[in-house]
Amino acid sequence: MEESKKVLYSAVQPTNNLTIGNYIGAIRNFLALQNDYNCYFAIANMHAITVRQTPAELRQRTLSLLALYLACGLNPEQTAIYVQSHVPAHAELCWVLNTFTYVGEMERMTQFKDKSLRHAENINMGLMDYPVLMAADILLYQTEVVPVGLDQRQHLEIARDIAQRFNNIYSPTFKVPEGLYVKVGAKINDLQDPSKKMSKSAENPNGSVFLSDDKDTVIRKFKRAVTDSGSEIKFDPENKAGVSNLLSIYTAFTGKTVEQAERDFAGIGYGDFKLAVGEAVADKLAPIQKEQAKLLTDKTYLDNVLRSGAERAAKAANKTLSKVYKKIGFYQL
Ligand code: ATP
Ligand code: LTN
Repeated sequence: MEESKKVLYSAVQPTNNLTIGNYIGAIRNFLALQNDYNCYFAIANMHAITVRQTPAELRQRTLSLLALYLACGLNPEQTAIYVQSHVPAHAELCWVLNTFTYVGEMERMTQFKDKSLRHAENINMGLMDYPVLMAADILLYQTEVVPVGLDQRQHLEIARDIAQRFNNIYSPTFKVPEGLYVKVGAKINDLQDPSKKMSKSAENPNGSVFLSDDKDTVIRKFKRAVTDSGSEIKFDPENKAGVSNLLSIYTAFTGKTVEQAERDFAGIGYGDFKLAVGEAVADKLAPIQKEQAKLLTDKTYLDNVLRSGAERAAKAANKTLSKVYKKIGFYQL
C-alpha cells in the first residue's frame, strides 16, 4: 500500500442476505475507489452482534461476505479486507472513546431509537455503543474518506465530533474523516413499496432482490414490481416512484444514462420493461454468484486473505492506539 494515498475505510455487517441496494449503494462503489485510496474494508461482526445472531449463520455469512467482496472485484493485494474481531484494537480504542462520548448523545441517535423499537426485548449496551465502535473503526486508520449510504450520516458526524473532542483536549491525534455519500438516484427502493428503501430485513421478501437470488427469482420479483398509473416509462420520482426506481436500477446495472434508458423503452409496455430490468440485473449477478460460489470452496485461500488483511490492519491500528494510550497517560512498558 502506498503511504502517499489518502486512507479510505468502510465496513458492512455480515447480517442477513445482502440486497442489490447494498451492492449499488456500497460495495460497488468500493471498487471504483480502491485504486485511488489506501483502502480498508472490514466485515463488521462486532457491530452485527448488537442484534442477536445465530452463531453458525454469523460464521457462514462472514465468509460469504468476504467471497462477495472478492467476487465483486476487490483486490486483496491492494486493499486490506479483514474481520473486525480479528483486530483487537477496535475494542480497545472503543473503550477509550467511550469516555469521550456522552450518554445523552447516544440516546438521541436515530438508529438506536429505531432498533430499540424493533428489538425491544434486547436493548443492550452494545446497541447503544454502536456509534462509538464505528468511530473507533474509522479513527484507528487515520481515515480521511468513508463511503457509506446516507443512513450512516449521523454516525459519521459523531465520529467527527469524538475525533475533534479528543484532538482539542490533547493534541492532534486523529484525522477528522469526511463521509462520501453515493449520488442521488443511487438509493434503491423496495419493489413492492417504492417509498421505502430496499432493505436486508424487509418484511415482504418480494420487495428486496438479494444478491443470492437465482435468475428465475430475480425475474419473478421484477415482474411483480409495483408500477404506477399511466403507461409512459419516464424518470419522475415524485409522480412515478415505481417506474423511476426501476429505471434507477436499470441504469445502475447497465451503465446507461436515464435518457438512454427512456429512449430504449419508448413505446414499450410495463410488462416488457420490467422483464428487461430483471434480465439486466440477473445477467450482472450471475457471474458474481458463480465466482462467489467458487471462492467459497477454497477456505484455505479465504482464510489467508483474512489473515493477511488483519495483519495489515492491525499494524496501522496499533500505531494509532499506542499514540492514544500515551496521550491519555496509560503507563507503557
Ligand atoms: P438492514 O436492512 O438490516 O438495516 P441495510 O440493508 O440497511 O440493513 P447495512 O448493513 O446497514 O444494510 O448497510 C450496508 C451499506 O449499504 C451501507 O453503506 C448502506 O448505506 C448501504 N445501503 C443499504 N441499503 C441501501 C439501498 N437501498 N440503497 C443504497 N444503499 C444502501
Ligand atoms: N454501520 C455501518 C457498518 C460499519 C461502518 C463502519 C461503515 C461499521 N463500521 C465504519 C463505515 C465505517 C453500516 O453500513 N450499517
